[in-house]
Amino acid sequence: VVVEAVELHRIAMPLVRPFETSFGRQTARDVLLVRVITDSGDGWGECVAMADPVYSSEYVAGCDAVIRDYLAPALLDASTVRAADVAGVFSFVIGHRMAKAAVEAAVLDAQLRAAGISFGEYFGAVRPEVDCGVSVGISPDLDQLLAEVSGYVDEGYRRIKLKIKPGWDLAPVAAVRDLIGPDALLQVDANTAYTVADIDHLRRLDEFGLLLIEQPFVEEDIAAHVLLARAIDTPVCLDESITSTDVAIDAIDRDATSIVNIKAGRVGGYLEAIRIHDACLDRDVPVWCGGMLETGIGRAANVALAALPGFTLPGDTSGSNRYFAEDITESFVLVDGRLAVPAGPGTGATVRTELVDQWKTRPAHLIT
Ligand code: OSB
Ligand code: MG
Repeated sequence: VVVEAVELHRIAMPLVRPFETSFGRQTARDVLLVRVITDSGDGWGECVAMADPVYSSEYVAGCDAVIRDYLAPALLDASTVRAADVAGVFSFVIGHRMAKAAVEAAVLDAQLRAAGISFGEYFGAVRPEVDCGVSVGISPDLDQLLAEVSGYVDEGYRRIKLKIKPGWDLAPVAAVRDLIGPDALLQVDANTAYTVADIDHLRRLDEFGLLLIEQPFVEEDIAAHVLLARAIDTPVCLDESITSTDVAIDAIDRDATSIVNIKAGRVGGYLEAIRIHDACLDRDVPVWCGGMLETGIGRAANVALAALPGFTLPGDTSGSNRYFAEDITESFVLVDGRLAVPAGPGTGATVRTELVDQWKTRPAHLIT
């Protein structure tokens, strides 16, 4: 396609309940959306960066700036691009993977809409729907946690993930295990809140039969995760650390991770996410699709990704109502603990532009 303009929208969407992790508490999703206007139609992409640089170094205002000042001009300079060319066009910019991923997704959406092909078909989806899990934030107390988890179990979620941090780990895990029973899938995510000094403490999680422990230590410290993996029976799964296919292969080779959380935004785009999936499949390493509180735009693409064969564990692909009272696309609704892979061209999701306009926190930027 030939990109004629790039439009950047920044909107705020209230969350149905605050979402607390070891890195902070959010009450609204501050989202950056990218619309590419091309000679063969429009495409939309969602940037997964958070409002503040507390999950990764990227954040919404930084992504906004790097797209406006570097990525969009580079794309407009390229005469004609396919999504597969976008990473090359952007390679002069170091890092900024979430910003790059959002623009690549928008180009892919435009390209596939024009061709009448869905993300699922293009990615190589092997199933019409995907198993869904839910990521449960840190609660003010155990009673509120159990009430929230019960609600999700009633809605049909096939796996529960608890956010943990020092001081909020063994007790909530024990209480939830007791509530959901020994066979229900349960895992935890520390978002880098621990250090190697906590290895003996983390070993106590082994008695709860967890599917995995996600990212206990800082992003750069692969060696610490190797030490933990040797010390505990619970499988270690990396999230923040996995920034590319090469990093994923290295972490697997070093036995730092035996399961991988794949997030397209964190690795620079859906095409790189597919390469990580392929590398993991080759090595018999199970993967699952992570989430970043996406709107329907990113969710549609995530669900398509999660339909690839190596995604054998339920992902953080929850229904729209777990996050928002109203989504900016049609809602994703769980049926029997699953979400359907959208079948329409591109992401298959239709952006409700009147809501994008209504929820904007600043005027749209148009880059031509
Ligand atoms: O670590 O997986 C994470 C949300 C924001 C940033 C990081 C993470 C998360 C989640 C929520 O766990 C997943 C979701 O439901 O989208
Ligand atoms: Mg995580």
